[in-house]
Amino acid sequence: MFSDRDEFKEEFLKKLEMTCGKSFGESTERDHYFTLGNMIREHVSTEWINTNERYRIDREKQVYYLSIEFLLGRLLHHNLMNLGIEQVVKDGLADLGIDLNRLEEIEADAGLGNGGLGRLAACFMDSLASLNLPGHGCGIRYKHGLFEQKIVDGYQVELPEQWLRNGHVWEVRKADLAIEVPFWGKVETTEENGRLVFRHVNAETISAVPYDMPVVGYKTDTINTLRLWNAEPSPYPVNHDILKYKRDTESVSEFLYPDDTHDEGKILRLKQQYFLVSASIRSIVRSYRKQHSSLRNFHEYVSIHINDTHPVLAIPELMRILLDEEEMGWEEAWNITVHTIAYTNHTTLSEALEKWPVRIFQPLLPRIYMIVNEINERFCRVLWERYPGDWKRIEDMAIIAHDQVKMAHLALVGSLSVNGVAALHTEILKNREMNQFYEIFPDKFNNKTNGITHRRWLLKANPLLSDLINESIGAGWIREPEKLRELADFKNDRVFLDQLHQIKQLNKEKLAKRIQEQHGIIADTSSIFDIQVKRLHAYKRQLLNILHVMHLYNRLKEDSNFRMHPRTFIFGAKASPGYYYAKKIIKLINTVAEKVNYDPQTRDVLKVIFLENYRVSLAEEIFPAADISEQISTASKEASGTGNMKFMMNGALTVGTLDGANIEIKEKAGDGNIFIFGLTADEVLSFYQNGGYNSREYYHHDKRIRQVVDQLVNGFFPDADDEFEPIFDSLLMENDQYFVLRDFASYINIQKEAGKAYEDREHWLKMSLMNIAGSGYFSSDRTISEYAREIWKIRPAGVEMMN
Ligand code: DL6
Repeated sequence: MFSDRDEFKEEFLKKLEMTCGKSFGESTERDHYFTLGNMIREHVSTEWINTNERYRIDREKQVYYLSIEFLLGRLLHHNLMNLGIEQVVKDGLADLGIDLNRLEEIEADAGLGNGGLGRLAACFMDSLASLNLPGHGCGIRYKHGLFEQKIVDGYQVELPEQWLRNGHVWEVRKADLAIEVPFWGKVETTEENGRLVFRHVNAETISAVPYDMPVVGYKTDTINTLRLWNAEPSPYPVNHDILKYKRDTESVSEFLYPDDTHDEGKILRLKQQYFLVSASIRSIVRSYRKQHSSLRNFHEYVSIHINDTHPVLAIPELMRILLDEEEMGWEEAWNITVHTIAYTNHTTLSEALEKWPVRIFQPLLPRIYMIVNEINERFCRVLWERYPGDWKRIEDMAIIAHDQVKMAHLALVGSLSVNGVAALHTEILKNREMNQFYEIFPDKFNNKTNGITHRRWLLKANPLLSDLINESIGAGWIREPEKLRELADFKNDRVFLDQLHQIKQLNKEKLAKRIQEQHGIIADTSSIFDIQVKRLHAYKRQLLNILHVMHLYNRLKEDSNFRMHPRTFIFGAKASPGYYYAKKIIKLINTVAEKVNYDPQTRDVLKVIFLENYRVSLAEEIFPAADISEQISTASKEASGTGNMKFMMNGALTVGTLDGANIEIKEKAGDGNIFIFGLTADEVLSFYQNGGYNSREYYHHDKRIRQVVDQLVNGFFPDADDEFEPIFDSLLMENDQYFVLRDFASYINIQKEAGKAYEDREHWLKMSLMNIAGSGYFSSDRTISEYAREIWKIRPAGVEMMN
């Protein structure tokens, strides 16, 4: 690449003239950004081609990670860092009077995901390449990523996101590799040479055009591929209303998550899923065929991972290819399919478990439906033999029942491996939610606790802390994150702890500056930065957090002797556009903020800030600045969480329930270095089994609870009218299904304890250090190594690593 800054500058200036057609003097920052991006992408092209060539020649087993979401964020800095040229580029640009940080700000976040599931997929891409593993992503190139959130008068307003408005420098369109994906039409069945032949006729086809992005591993030659499919009109349309056809076609890759409360939205969502799956599997098969004469050993060379059930049609699609195109018999095709596909479950929430009405599925995907039906019938026969006469069980486990196709059941039956994303979650799947399947397929189930790429979430997001770590234990942790453990040796080193403190302060100042610029609020950096950032969902209990803030406000107003360490409560959350209740919580947070931030009696000790438009690039500024990480979901509900890991890695202390990966965070940080409260998962689940608990009892018996709950509706917020009645009702009339009031007292106590602990600075810093030291386990390098070894059976390719 560029050996020094002069070489870089020369090339940059040449490239600038060629791409922008402007002299340096005329060029803008945007021109600089695009010039740099294009230059980097072109530079990696050779290694990208070499990586693919190496995979082809070595015939190494490949894994393809199919995901309906990839929440990538920005790529410029990350790529420069992974290529090891960050400093040369920074210096070279500085010579030209250009600030690299400003160029980075120009890049739009690629926000092609809702939250944890999509960000996990992005972290996995980084780890696969950095570990030299032959693994690639397949997704959809949505024109609009997750909506842009504005807060107007305390309410969430959604605007279409426009990441492609100025083009995307990292992608390469490969129109010659487009694949035609068929929908609708019908299947004609004939008998030819003694075998049944199925032909999908009169289909409406959509062209899936691949846009490839290089996935650059950390200081290695490996460059994998993330292939995102764009939906375009087919060159062979059968529909005569061309304009309507064009509109319908393009809508398939227009929005990340179409509103699927109506049939039209459901059809679009199912279309997206098959579009992703069919294009991906057929392109995988196409490249496989270049090296192998038949698909008989496909599963020995290819592993296909489905990220949740959204891509589960990979199972019938692969079956279709093997049956209809390869002319295999059912048994052989099934054996190959099951040995190729692996499935990760990311939730036990019943509303998130996908089911499609047969009336939609069958006409849209007629051949795929026939295959799913056959899989179901064969599976039910197996069940019948095993549980003769147990109709109820068979009905519960069937893939198609009550005119619905249950996608999770299809995934459980048609894949080699089924994993949960944290130890507790996997146990809940095995012993409760999927227990009937666990009984017949015990060997399929396994746990793969989630991880995050420490290169983005520590090395890049927190350069000050990374430098301190490098100076203390060397840079080995970047490749072997478990080495962060060695930091524990510094826990009695006053100088080190002091540096840790100063770094946190600087990071808090940076965030405070942004808060002041964007929200006009001054955040006191000597206050505790207590942060909850994640999707807004009732089970994540942002409500518990804000009710606690109201409680503190009440204490401050009523008791002049009440003392607390000043706190800044920071929230960031997007609510799904149709999720009425979640939007009410956003309004409540902003209403509380209005009240406490401007009350002269409280504003110096209590601040509430709702950060607009939470996204990856903003998250990178938030995690390093946190003192307290709020991980307060109702136990048993959060499958894993990954924000909890990002906070921990940046030295924040968790206030949390024993839910998801919090349990493992507690193990790794040490029991004394985390603040745990609330019901356990077993307690929650047994309450559910026995019809819940009586929230009114808690309301009546605890006046702190009564006060905050009443304040939702009694005029405490003068302009609110009946705004918060739905929240009041959920707590008292609908019996508080997420146990907010049940855990309230315990939450108040642990928060008090955390506040007190913060005042012993040295001890707090030790606890913070033990969190950083224990966080190496949560690197996605560890997670991906486990997937590679235990599920995919893939090996790192032997390549040169740079220093
Ligand atoms: O596994 C990634 C992430 C977990 O960390 C979260 O706990 C979990 O809520 C999330 N699940 C989803 C489920 N969506 N669907 N379907 O996003 O996955």
